[in-house]
Amino acid sequence: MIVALAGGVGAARMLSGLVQVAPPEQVTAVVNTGDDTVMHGLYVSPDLDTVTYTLAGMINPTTGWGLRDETWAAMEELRRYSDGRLAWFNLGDRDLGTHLYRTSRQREGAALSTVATEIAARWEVGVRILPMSDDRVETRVVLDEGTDGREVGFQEYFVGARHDVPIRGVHFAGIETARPAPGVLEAIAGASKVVICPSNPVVSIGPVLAVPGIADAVTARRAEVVAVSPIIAGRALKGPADRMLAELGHDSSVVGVARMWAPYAATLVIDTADAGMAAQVEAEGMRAVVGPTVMSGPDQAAALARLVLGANAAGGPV
Ligand code: FO1
Repeated sequence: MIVALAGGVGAARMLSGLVQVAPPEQVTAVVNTGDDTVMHGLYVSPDLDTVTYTLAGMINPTTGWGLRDETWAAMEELRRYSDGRLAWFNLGDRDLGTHLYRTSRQREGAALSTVATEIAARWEVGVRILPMSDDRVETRVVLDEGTDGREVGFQEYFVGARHDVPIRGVHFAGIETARPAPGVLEAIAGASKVVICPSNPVVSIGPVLAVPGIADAVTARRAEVVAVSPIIAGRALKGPADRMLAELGHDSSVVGVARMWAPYAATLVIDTADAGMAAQVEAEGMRAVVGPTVMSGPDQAAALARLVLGANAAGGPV
C-alpha cells in the first residue's frame, strides 16, 4: 500500500503519476480538508474534489479545479442578482452536482469519508480517497494588513483576495479535537511507502500532519516516507506556497522544505534545478534525491512517481 498525503493540484498530479506505476487499488490518498468551506449552504471540499476529478481524468484543464466541459449558467444568474457580491467563488453547473450530493448526504448523517468513497466510486476512481478527518477543520489565515491582522477563511484569502495579500499567521480551527478519518492511521502504519506530495507545506500538508495522531504515525514510518519539494529554485509552480513560507519565517527553498519535513521523512526529492542544494538538504538530516519534478504531463508524472517509489533512506532500489 502506498499512502500519499495530499493537498490540491500538485498532489493530484503526483497521484496521477503514482497510479501509472502502481495499481490504483494499492494507493490511498489522505487529503487535506482545511480548505473546505460552506458556500450558499453547500459544503465544498476543494482538495477532495480536485484529487477525485484529476484521478477520474475529468479535472478542468483551464482552472486546475472543478470539472472539464463546464458551464456557468447558475453563476451567471447569481451574478445578475447580486452583481458579483455573492459570486466571487465560482461553482460550475456540473461541479454543483457534487456539492449538492455531498451536502445532502451529510444532512442524512453520512460522514465526509463515507461520501468521499461514494463520489470516488461514481467516478470509478480505484484509489482509496480519505479525508484527513471526518471532523470539521477550518484553515484560518491572519492577514498582515498593517497593525490589525484580520483573520479570514482560507477561500477568502485564496480566492477572495487572490492570495495577493501578505499573511502573518495560519491556524486550523477545530484541529485539537479532530480525529483521523477511519482507516488513515492503519493505512500509514501498513504502508510500504508514504509520499508527502508536492503541495503547499503550510496550508495543504500542514493541516493533515496537524490532525492529532497523524504526525506520530508518519514519523513512526520515517524511513519509508519520501517527500517531494513543492518549491523549485525558490518558487512554487502554482499558488502562494513560496510567499507563505517566507511570510511565516521559513526559507522558501528546498532547504526550508527539508527543515519542515525532516522530522517526518527520511528522503526529499528535489528538482534538478536545485541539484546544487542537495548537500544542504542532506545537512538537514534527509537524503536528497535529485530529478525532474515538474509534472507537465502524464509521462513526467509517471517518471516522478518512479523516482519517488524507487527512493528511500538507504538509497537503494526497493
Ligand atoms: N479557485 C479560484 O481561484 N477561484 C475560484 O472561483 C475557485 C472555485 C472553486 C470551486 C470549487 C473547487 O473545488 C475549487 C475552487 N477553486 C477556486 C480552487 C480552490 O480555491 C483551491 O483548489 C484550493 O482550495 C487550494 O488548493
